[in-house]
Amino acid sequence: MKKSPLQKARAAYQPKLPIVLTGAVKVVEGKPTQSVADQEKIQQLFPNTYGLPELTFEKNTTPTAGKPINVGVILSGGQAPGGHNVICGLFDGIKKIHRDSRLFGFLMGPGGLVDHKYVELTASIIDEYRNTGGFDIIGSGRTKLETKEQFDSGLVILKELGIKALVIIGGDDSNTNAAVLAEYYKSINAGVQVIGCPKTIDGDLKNECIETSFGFDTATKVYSEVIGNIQRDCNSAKKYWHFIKLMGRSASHIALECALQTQPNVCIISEEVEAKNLTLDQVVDSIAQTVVARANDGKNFGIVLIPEGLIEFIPAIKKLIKELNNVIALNEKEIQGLATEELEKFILSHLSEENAATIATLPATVARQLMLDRDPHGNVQVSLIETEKLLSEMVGKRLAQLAEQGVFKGKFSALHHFFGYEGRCADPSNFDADYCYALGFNAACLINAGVTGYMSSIRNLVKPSVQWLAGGIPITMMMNIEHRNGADKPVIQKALVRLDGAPFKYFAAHRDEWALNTCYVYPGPIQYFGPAEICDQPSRTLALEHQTL
Ligand code: FBP
Repeated sequence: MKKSPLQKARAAYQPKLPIVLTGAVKVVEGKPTQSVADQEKIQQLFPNTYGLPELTFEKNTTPTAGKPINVGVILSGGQAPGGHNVICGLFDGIKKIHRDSRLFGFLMGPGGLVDHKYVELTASIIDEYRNTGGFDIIGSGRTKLETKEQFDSGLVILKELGIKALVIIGGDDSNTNAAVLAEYYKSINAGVQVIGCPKTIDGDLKNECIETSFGFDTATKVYSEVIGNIQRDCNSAKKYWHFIKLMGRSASHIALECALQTQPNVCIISEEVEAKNLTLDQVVDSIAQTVVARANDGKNFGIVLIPEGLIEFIPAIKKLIKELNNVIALNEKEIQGLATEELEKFILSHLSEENAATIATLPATVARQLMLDRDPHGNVQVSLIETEKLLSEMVGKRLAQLAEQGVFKGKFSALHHFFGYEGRCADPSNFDADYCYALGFNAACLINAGVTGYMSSIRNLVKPSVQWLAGGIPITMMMNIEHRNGADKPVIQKALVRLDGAPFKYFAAHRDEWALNTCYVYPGPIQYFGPAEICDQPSRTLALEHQTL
C-alpha cells in the first residue's frame, strides 16, 4: 500500500502511555456505585452487574505471570479518529499479558458478531494501522445488539474462537448495549467478559468519570482549522456571510468547541435555544440583528456556526415533529400509495392548529422534508435538513423587511458549508492517539482483572499523558431510565451542553464582542511534531471544564 511521507512518519509515533500502565498493575477497588438515577429499576434490570465498585489501577511492584487470552473487538457506530489506536493498545496490552494472546476483530460493527464475520488481527495487520484515522481495519456498523437471539448467536462464535472477553468501542447506545450483553453473559455464566470504550466525535458520552469521548479532540481541531481558513477568506474578501453547519446529531459540544477555538460572529447552541424556549423566528432575528449591527459598522461579512441537531431543539418544531410522526404512524394504511401532493394535503389537514401554524412559517423545501423524508423506522430524518440554508434563507427574508423599513442598509450574500465527514477519519491528534492507545491498553488490564460490564476510563486528561490515571467504571453507574419508542429503557445518560458549565459560560461572556468586532482566531492544521504547547493540547472544552484556562 502506497503511503504518504506523513503516514510513514506517523506510523513510527509511539503513543505516550500513562506511567501507571507501563509496568505491572494492581487493582484498587473503590466504593460500590449507584446509577445516576432510577437506582431501583436499574438494579432490578442488572442484578449481576449493578453496584460494582469503581476500579483504579496502581503500579504493582510484584509482577504476576499472565495466561494467554483470546479477545474480540467491535467498532460500533460513526467513525471517530483514534479507533485504530484503541485496537492497537488492546493488542499490545493482551500481548503484554501473554505473547500467545490473540485478538479477533468482528467485521462491520456488531453485525459481525451476530453473523460470525471476523478476522484475526495479527501483528502485521496491527502495525499497518498504528496512529491512523478511520475504522477501516475491521469496519463499523450501526446494528443494535439488543436481543437474546443476537446475544446467543454471538456466543456461538465467541465459544468457537475461545474468546473470553469482548471489547465494544462505541457511543452511549453501543455502551448501553455492552452493559446489557455483559449482564446477560454473566447471568448465564457464559464465561465472556464485556468491556466498553467511550467513542464519539459528538462529545456527548461523558460524565464525572469519563472526561471525554475519543475523536472529539481531533474532529473539532479539523473543523476549527477549516473554519479558521474560511474566516481568513471572509475577512479578506469582506463580502460573504458563511453559514456553517457542524456535525453532532444531538448535543452542541462540537459547535461550542469550534466557537471557543475560532471566535466566530455567531454560534447557535441548541441547548440554549431549548432552555429559552426560542422560536425559529427568534433565532433568525438574533442572527439578523448581528448582520445589521455589523453592516452599520461597514462589515458586510461574518461567520455563523450552527449545530446539526438544532432543529430538534426548537420547542415548536420538536412538537411539530412529534405530531407528524404520530399522524404518519396512525394513518399508515390511508397514506399508503398517495402521490406526494395528496400526501402533503392529507398530513396538513391532520395537524393541530398550533403545528399547522408552525409548519406554515417554514420554507416550503423544509416543510416538505419534514413531512415526506422518513427513515426506515418512520422518523423524520432531521440530519438531512439543510439547517444552514434554512437559516440563511430566513435571515435574508428578515433583512429584506428591515431594508424596506430603512433599518438595514448593508448587503447580505450567504454561502453554505457542512463539516462532518471531513473530520471523522482524520489521523488522530497526539491527544487522541495517546488517549485511544491508553483506553485500549487499559481495556486489556480490565480484562486481566477479570471484570465485566465496565467502561475503560482514563482520567486527568488535561495533564501530560504520562500523568493520566487509569481504571474502570461500571457502565450501570452511568444509566438512567428513558422513554424511547414507546417503552421505558435503561440507557446511558446523554451529556448535553450544560448552560452552567465553564465552556458555555466562557462563550456567553465573549460572544457579544465576537459578534460585532472581528476577533477571529485561526487555529491552523493539527500539528503532530513539535513543542507540546502546539501539538499536545487538549480541547478548550476539556481545559475549561477542568479549569486550566
Ligand atoms: P456516533 O454517535 O455513532 O459516534 O456517530 C456520530 C455521528 O458522526 C453524528 O455526529 C452524525 O449525526 C452521525 O454520526 C452520522 O451518521 P452516519 O455515519 O450514519 O451518516
